[in-house]
Formats: sequence, structure tokens, C-alpha cells
Amino acid sequence: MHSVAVERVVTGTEVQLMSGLEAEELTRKQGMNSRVILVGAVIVALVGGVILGRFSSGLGGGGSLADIASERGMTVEQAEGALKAFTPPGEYDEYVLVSSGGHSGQLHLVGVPSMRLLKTIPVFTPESWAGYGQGADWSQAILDEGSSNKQARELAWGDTHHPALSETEGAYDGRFVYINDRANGRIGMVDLRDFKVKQILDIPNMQTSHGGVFVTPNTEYVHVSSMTPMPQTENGYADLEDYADLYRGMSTFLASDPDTGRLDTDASFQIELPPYTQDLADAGKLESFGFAFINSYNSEMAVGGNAEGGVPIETGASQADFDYLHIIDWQKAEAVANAGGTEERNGMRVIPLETAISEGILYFAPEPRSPHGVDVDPTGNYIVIGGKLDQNATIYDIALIKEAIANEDFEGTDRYGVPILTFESVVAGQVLLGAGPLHTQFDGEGHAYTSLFLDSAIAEFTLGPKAGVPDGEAFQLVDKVSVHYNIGHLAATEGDTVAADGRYLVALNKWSVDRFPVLGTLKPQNFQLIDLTADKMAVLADMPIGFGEPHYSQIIRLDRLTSAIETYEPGTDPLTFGPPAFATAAGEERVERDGSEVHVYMTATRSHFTPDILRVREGDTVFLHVTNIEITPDATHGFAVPGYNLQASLDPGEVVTLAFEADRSGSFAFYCTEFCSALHLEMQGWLLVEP
Ligand code: RUQ
Ligand code: CUA
Repeated sequence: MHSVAVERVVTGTEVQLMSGLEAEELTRKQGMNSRVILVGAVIVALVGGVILGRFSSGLGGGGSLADIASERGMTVEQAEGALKAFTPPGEYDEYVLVSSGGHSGQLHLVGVPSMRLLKTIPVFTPESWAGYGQGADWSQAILDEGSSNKQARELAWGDTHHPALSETEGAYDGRFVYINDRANGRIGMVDLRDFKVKQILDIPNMQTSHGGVFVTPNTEYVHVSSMTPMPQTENGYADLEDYADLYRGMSTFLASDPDTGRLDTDASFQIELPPYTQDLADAGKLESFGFAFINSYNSEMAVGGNAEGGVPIETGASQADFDYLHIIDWQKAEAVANAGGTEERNGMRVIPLETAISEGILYFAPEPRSPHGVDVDPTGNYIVIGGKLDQNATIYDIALIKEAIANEDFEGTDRYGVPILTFESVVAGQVLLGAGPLHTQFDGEGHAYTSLFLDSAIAEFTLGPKAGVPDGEAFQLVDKVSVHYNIGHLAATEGDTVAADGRYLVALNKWSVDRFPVLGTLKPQNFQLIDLTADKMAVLADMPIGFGEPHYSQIIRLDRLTSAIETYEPGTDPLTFGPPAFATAAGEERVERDGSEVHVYMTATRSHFTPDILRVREGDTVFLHVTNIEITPDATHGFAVPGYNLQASLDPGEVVTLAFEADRSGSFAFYCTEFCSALHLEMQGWLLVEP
């Protein structure tokens, strides 16, 4: 944290012309390390020693910065916020925020600090602008694969919650991002070469997953834990009377192929957990490498039944003063799995709960009432827990945890026999923060930032000596900032990693209430950008989210996204990154008929498809192999057929196959859906389906 000195030089005349508000702001600034210097002719604003602009009223035709701010009714603080967040046209943001898209089922990329939406990556939900799940073979293959395992029906949506960027030595490496589907217990993998999803895995033996997603520090594994436990029975059914006996949670370690990022079920394993509700999770790093931490609530095992004479889940699940932090030694689990200590369940190696206990894989530590977030600090020493119904952040120390395990310092076991470490022996400190602490991020300089859902605020506090904080200043609340409203997650720049840099924080607010104009009954959620470089945290910008509710985000430095490509090698199938058999070069376009099967080898380039007339007969099966033969970046073409539900988007070099039954006779004018050139409207042709 360094403070930013603000110096402002104003003319005597201009001071007289200042609005009351502005004068007030200047006075306030003076109280905050600022100096107001009056001189004769010009106003110069110095922010951090840099001359920002000349505030002379005569300069620049459009008025001075001060005039613009006052004309627009802005305070000095707001104007400063605008300058700090603004990324000039044509320039790049320094960071990219990778955000879940909630029940839109997608991922969203946002530039930081400008808070401009840069891209949407379709994952679980068909998205017609990207030609995703609208007939293009590669996207259909991914969606089909993701509905193949435990799902009895084809799934057409997802609820994305927790993105997890791949890491090397605990820092983002810009290669892959994983994202879970809260609703259906699935996970998607997006390749950060072309920013397209390459795999959706339907994880066996669990039904839902919430925040239990992280990668281990070298992306050895992608972890997904279940949220609501499910019956571990043949048919997936058990009455709720048998909840304690037959329902189980799962901690899943999915092995990730280092070259492709694909998750390999054969090399993966699961650890069976008691039927508590496993919630957020995080990976140990550095000092805590090899451990995984999962929060749980509902150790009461409430199942509801408020219309059957029982108590509602919300009441039943909030009785106990403590729930259990799950501490998992995943390297031990890996060794046990590789030594055959598993049972096979629906194609997955499962370490039964008894084995996890007897092999010392699973321990519990008590955590205050109904905890939510668990976050490991950049040094790996501290594990911060937010307890929804407790006003404190509770900070655990990995050295104390290891010691307590070694000394068998247990206060007992739970009903399944999992040893419970003594609370006092593993906790390094508690900090009273306010109402509804949820999630915590870090700045890499010994500070932690916790979202307070009920207070609609973020609290900043110091960690302990092992994060570089002097003894006397350890575990102290140092600052708070209000956000609008009801913050869930928050994301600091690289704040999940060993490289947390303390530049910006983004608040992911669940409500926006009165923040935006009334445009109907459904209001947007709101991202708020917060400056972490000033002495006090300050909100710089709002970004209303006009799509599904984002849950969690991670912020990666732009310069880490080094594997991103601009065009495919000519004739590339996005799914494999290799050339498919039907890649077509210019001059090789053709139509091949085999009985009622018609294969069209087509090319697309500005501003025509070749061939541009396709003659088929009603009842034929048509395979349209389209190759975009452009090599120019951004020369994307679309391919859409009216009435046939077909739409593909072809980036330069890309090949897609659209397969369909020509079951509707007629003359259909197919066309390119991207405004690709001056003759874009001419980029069309005819599909003639002869009756
Ligand atoms: S957890 S409601 Cu990521 Cu706070 Cu979901
Ligand atoms: Cu190609 Cu429009």
C-alpha cells in the first residue's frame, strides 16, 4: 500500500468560482495528505507526481478537467475515480477478469480497470452468436459429451459459479480455465489458446457443485466437491430417512493433462465425505502445498420437511455453534488411490470414508457457525474462514494444523469417526469484521479483504507475522468500504495466487437496488471496481451485469495470456486443434453424393461461399463441411440457414461441419451472419431442397 499524494494548484479567481461542493472536496482532500496550492494562472493537478492536465479554464476548447467535472456534477473524488478506471480508446487493460456467468451458463471476460465486457465464452448453454450448439459439430460434441454420464437427459443450460485458472507454481500460467456447473455437477475446460470450451465433464457420484472448485498449484488436479450430498446407491435414490447412512459428499480430484488441459477420469479419484453440505474450497500452496481445505455447513444434516411436520432446512442447518473445516491431504489420497485403496463407482476411483479416516487423509477443524468462504493467503500459511452467522474472520495456521495432526491433538471425532482437531490449537487469530463475512482475497503485502454480505461492505485486515505483518499489528481491522449492495464474492488482482499484487479489487454485488435506472422488474447485479493503492479503499466504477448472476471471478494479468492465438492454422478443427478430413482448400470445393448422403466441401472467404448453390433432395442427409480460408485476423464469417436452426461462426482458418436432415423442402437463402465486408450482404447462396 502506498499513499497517493494529490496536489492541486488553483487560481484565486477559480477558487471563487468553485461550487460549494468542490470547495468542500478540496478541503477534504487537504485533510487527506493533499495540498492545495494557489498560484496565479493555471490549475495543475498532480496525482502521484504526474501532471494530469492543465486545469486552466481557457485551455483545450472543451473546458478544463475541473470544468468538465463540475458541469457533469462530479465530485473531485469521482473525477479521480474516472481517470483511474479509464482505459483510453485503442489501449489495453492491464488485467482480464474471468467471471462466471451464473445461470447464463457461460464465462465472461472483462477488462480491468476499465470494466469493459470484452468477451463471452459459451460453455454450458447454446449461444447462437458464437454458433455454439446451433449445429456446428465441435460444439455439439462438447455439449453431448457433457450430457453423457449420469444425466438421463440432454442438458441445455448450466449455472456457472467458480472459474479456476490453471497455475504453475501457484501463479496463473494463462493456459486453461475451468468452470463448474452448480446445477448439474459438471465442469467445463476452456483452452486459452482460442478461448473456446474443449470439454465438459459430467462428474460421477455427485449431483451438484457449488464453490468447491480450485486447481492445485501446478494444475496437477482440478478439484470439484459436491455441495448437496447424494445417495451413493445404484439408482441414485434413497429416502431422506436414510440421509445419514446412504447420502455422501464427494471431494473430486480430476487429473488434468498438462498439454491439452483435458480432464482424465481414469487418472482421477474421489474421496467420500460425510453428508454435510460441503461448500467453498481452496488449495494449499507453498507452506500448505499438498493440502486442500473445504468448508462445510449443515453438520446437523437437516433435510427440511417443513410441510411434513419438520423444520425448514435454514433453521435445521443453523443449530450448531461449530461446523467442520475439512482438511484433506491430497498427496496421501493420491498415493492411496494409486496403491488400489479405492472402489470403482461409475467409472471413478472412490476412496471410501473409512479409508480416508484410517489412512489419515481427512481431518476436521471446528469452524464458527455456518461458514462460507475458505481462502488460503499468498504465503500459504494462513487459511481464512468467513462464518456467515459469525461476525469474525477466523484465521487458521497450517503449521499449527500440521502439529495438531502429528500430536493427535483431537477434541473427539464426528459421528463417522473423522478426528476433530482442537479449535484453540489450530487457530492463529480472529478479527471482528462485521455482519455476514463471506469470502476473502489478499494483496500479497499481508492484507486480507473480506466481503460482508449483510453489511454491504468490504473489510480490510492484517494477517500475521508469517505474511510479513509485525507482531503488534497482526490480525487488526484497518479499513472498511461500503459497496452497493449485498456483496457475495470479491476478486483482487491475482489475489488467489502467490503473485497477489494489491492493485484492484472487484466487488461482485448481488443487488443493485437503486443504482441504475428502472428498466423493468429484473435488476442487474453490479461489479464495483475498488482501488487498493490508496490509503483508503475507494469505489472507482460500477459495472452493471445485464446477464446471469456472476458468482466468482479471478483476475489475471494480461501479459500472462501468452498462448492466445489470433488465427487458426488454415483448416483447423477447434475441438482437436488439428486438421479434420473435411478441411477444404480454395479450388477444392466439391459436392459428393453417396445414396441419400450428401457431403458438401465448401469454403468461405470475403465475400462468397463456394459453392453458393446447393441442390439436395428432401430426405437427404446433408453434411456441410465449411472451411473459412481467411488468414486475416478478425475475418470471421458466419453460416446460417433459415428455418433449419443452423448457425455456425467460423473464425479465420476454422472448419466446421453442419449435419442435418433436409426434411423440409423449399428454397432457402443461406447467408453469412458476420458483417465481414462491404459486400457482406452479398455473401449468401441457395440451399434448394427439392420436394
Ligand atoms: S459462493 S452463492 Cu462462490 Cu459465496 Cu456461491
Ligand atoms: Cu462473411 Cu458476412
